[in-house]
Amino acid sequence: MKKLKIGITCYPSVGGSGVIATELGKLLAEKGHEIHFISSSLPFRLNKIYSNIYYHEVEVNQYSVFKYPPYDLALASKMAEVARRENLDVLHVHYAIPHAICAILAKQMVGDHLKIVTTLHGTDITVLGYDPSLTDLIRFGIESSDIVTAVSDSLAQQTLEVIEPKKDIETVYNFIDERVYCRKDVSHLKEQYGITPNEKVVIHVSNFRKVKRVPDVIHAFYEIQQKVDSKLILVGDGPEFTVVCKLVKSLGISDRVLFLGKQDNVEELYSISDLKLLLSEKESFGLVLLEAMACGVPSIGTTVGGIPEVIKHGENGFLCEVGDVYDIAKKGIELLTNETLHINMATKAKSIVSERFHSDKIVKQYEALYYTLVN
Ligand code: GMT
Repeated sequence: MKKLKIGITCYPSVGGSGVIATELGKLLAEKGHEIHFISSSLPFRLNKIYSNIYYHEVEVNQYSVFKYPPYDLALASKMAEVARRENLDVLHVHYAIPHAICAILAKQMVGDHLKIVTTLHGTDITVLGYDPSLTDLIRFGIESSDIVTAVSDSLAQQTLEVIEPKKDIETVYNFIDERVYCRKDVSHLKEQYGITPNEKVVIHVSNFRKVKRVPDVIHAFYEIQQKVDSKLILVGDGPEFTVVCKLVKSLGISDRVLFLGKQDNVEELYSISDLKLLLSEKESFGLVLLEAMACGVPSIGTTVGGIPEVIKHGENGFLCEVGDVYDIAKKGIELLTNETLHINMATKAKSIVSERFHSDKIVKQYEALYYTLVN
């Protein structure tokens, strides 16, 4: 099969969609494809040199006539420039708004041979899709793409219901790099964080947006720590951070909660953890669940979006209703106190990652989609 030249556009800053786009680019490059990232800054996971990965920065000039700098036009123009010069086969864009729209413009400039694959990650449907001023534009972006994927069946279904595009949407799940996400021997970290060997560790990782319901994590942990000697590790930062800090203080559990802020090498933190909580009210997949599972950490998640496609209730964790902190705590206590149950769920968590979400399988799925467009 001919090796492909693929342009990838994503939001390059911290976030699951940027992670997936970048990891996909890296794994495709390892398979011999030529990858061109086109974005506003270097994707944060692009932390190693690959001879067949290129980065093209989109620069926006400020002119006094523009009230807002025209980033979308600069991106479309850069996509067209790179596609023409490098003879790209495919532009794989992550998010319909604005990336698919920019790619469509670039395709009009370059010609029909440039194919567009759009991956929907969530926010463009679960938030923007409900903004009537954008629905038609999102539908146009989806219908004008050559192939559209969504990161869960739930998101694909929701897109069809909310946006009503005349287009098939294929589910391609999130994945992780198994070489990075696996349980590491870092028991010294527990000591360094002042966690005693007997204490159980509960972990939550997010961008602290309201939609993640971090206060529910705190309330559930408050109940858990009354029954189980434990600590809560909070990783990430975002709009709700201050609210959460105040809540922890007011509940009198400051000595049991570690606020670590943004961290790299999260696999090391998962490796000292016993339970992961993801209690969002909207979540199209929940990449952080996969990361935890790959490190042998069972999870409790809410019954929303794509989470039930990742957590199989009673197998690799538990599902609870959004906001039902007492049920979440009850299940958490059960998991942390029943050693056999914990071992079984931890083992199942790892096997589900390698059976259903293995990077080889997911990258092949994307490759197969590209090859249906390019021959
Ligand atoms: O969860 C976020 O707030 C970040 C967001 C993003 O755009 O990076 O994550 C979305 O895409 C991830 C990768 O596909 C998914 O794993 C997350 O579930 C999804 N977030 C939401 O749907 C809220």
